[in-house]
Amino acid sequence: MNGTRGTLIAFEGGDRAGKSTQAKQALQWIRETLREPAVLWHFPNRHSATGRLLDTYLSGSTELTGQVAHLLFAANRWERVEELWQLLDSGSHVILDRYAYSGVAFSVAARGLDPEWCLAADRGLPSPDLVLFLDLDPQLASKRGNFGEERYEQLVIQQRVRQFFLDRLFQSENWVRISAEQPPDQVQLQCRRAITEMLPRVRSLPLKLL
Ligand code: DGP
Ligand code: NA
Ligand code: NA
Repeated sequence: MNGTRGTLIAFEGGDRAGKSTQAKQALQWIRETLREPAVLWHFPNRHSATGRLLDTYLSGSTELTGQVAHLLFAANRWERVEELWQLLDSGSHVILDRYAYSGVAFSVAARGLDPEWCLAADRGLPSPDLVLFLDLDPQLASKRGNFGEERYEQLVIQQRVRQFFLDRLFQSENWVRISAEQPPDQVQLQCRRAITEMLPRVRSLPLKLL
């Protein structure tokens, strides 16, 4: 432990953009090459009580109103916030495979909810130091394995999600857009470059809040 805080790195994007694969490789790289502690979390966490309910919602076996689903996704993040702060304070990097940005993008795109109402449910969570937005044309994503299995994996929804990411979220300076159409090794290289650039810049600054 070197006395500095860990950083919060979020992977975002539509379904089948390769987030989980890239996040795992980034985790391994931080641990083995940078030799710093790091963990990887996936949201929604399907193993908690809220997550088990969300899992049945996503698979289509449970119906929820848009608002209830949205608040459950947010609760699924809030229930881990103390552990998240502890990890960051202890000097561990935390990589997130989806976060509150998916929360607002999907609830707006798929359920027609009001963006401001959606954002309010996540306000106060730690704000990522870096958001790696893996951008993939939904037409291409839909040709990747298993697309269409879950509730939101429909072309029109994914197109609206992508538009929301591009128009509404991809604005702040801590967002980096990486084309997920490239070969996976190339995507990983760009993720590492963005992390390398971010680390010395943010570590002496306190984390912001969403
Ligand atoms: P994943 O486990 O990453 O495949 O995500 C499952 C699906 O749930 C995916 O279509 C994106 C969507 N999703 C993830 N987080 C949220 C959220 O906070 N709110 C809503 N409405 N959808 C989400
Ligand atoms: Na999915
Ligand atoms: Na995923």
